[in-house]
Amino acid sequence: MALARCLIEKCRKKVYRKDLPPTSVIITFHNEARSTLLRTIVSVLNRSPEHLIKEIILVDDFSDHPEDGLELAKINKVRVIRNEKREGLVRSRVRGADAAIAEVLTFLDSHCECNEDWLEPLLERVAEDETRVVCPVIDVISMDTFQYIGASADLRGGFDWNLVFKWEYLSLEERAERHKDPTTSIETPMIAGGLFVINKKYFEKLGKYDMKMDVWGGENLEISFRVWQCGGSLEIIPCSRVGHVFRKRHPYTFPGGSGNVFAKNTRRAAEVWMDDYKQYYYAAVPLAKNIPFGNIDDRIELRTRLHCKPFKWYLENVYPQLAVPEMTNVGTIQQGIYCLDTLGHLIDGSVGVYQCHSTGGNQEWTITKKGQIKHHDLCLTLVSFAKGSVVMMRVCDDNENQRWELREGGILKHSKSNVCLDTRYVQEHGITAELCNSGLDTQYWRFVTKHS
Ligand code: UD2
Ligand code: MN
Repeated sequence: MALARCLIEKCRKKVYRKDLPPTSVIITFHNEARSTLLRTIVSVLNRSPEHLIKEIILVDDFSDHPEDGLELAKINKVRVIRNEKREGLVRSRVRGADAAIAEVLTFLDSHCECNEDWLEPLLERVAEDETRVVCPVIDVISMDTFQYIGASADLRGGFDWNLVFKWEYLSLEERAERHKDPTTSIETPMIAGGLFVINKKYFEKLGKYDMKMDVWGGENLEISFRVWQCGGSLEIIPCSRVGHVFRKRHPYTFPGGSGNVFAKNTRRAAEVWMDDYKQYYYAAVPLAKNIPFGNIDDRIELRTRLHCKPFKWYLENVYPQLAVPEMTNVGTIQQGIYCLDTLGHLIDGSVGVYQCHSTGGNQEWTITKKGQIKHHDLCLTLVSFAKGSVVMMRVCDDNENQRWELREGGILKHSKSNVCLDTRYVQEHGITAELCNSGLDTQYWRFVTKHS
């Protein structure tokens, strides 16, 4: 709390350049409540220096009541453009951007409240360097009471491999560092999507948005990858605050179904920008693989034309906090209709086979680069006895008795000795390791990965 107050005081003391460029504010909406729409517009006009607001462009995305927009067009500086059919927020925003006359674009959702001094800190960062794309701290307007509630300024935007946006706390070290000057900008791997300022020419040069994305979702992921990978940066500016009504569900229809549209848009972003790393998305959200995503040639061409960096660069330099799953393969190890199965046994237990059920669980195995055959933190371990070789699940370590090789002919051979995983004694002892013989059915395995 002390820090929050200190931040407010420091922000109040800031002096911004006199020659800031004016902006066109672009607000798209579909069936927004009149009250929240009005609140957004009024706060823009009341809380910004007059000369910095060139215009407010409202893009009515084919709302049921065209009068809502028309009423608002009576307000000074407000222009309304109405779509002939529902276009979704991406194509609507681009329509607004194309119509804008100012040098800088400011995008807002249709249910916001701009706070005092929200605009100058944003415009200054972009005026200094047009490759910066900047966002305010997004405060919360209560969905139930419409009260304005301050949010933490110690957050950045990120995602997991499911590619869903999430807020993330800055690390302790980063927060300690920020105590020196809490007003400095925060680089963010991903933007929430709705509230940002960008130079208009830069927006155009970077390829605006992917016009084949529908309704809602995924466009924030796409523009975030694109800005970073193509030479720009994304920042959150702690001295700029805008409230937003976060809602639990979409208050509008979702032609195509929300899950499908979200997966389609996200796939388009992943396919264009993520290189081979997209496999981790598909591993996290297997159903996405079945959703058609249309043609992406023009976006690939854009990426080539702008000489954008590989996703590996983005991960290493922009989002090192996102752990890359070990370069491994996850799947089932099959012998005919049977699958290698823990049978629910735990540490020091044997493993067996059970009819494949393709729901993962006890039949899910990872073969790591090192050659471990792994289930959670347990690895198939060769335990030698005088009479023969027993195989048990033990906690994975770096020992050689946990290394196996999937060889041609389908045998799973222990890397240092000539024994192979075998089912001949499975009834009595579970899987054992026997002298390798690639002609034997009891030693013939197929590794079926999730990606195959
Ligand atoms: C967040 C973003 C939102 C957008 C979205 C991902 C914030 C605060 N909000 O979700 O801007 O990036 O993630 O796509 O960062 N709209 C249309 N046509 C449509 C659907 C929506 O014009 O077909 C408008 C809608 O009225 C609103 C804006 O697009 O003004 C964003 O939609 P939202 O508020 O439902 O998205 P939100 O805040 O859940
Ligand atoms: Mn919103």
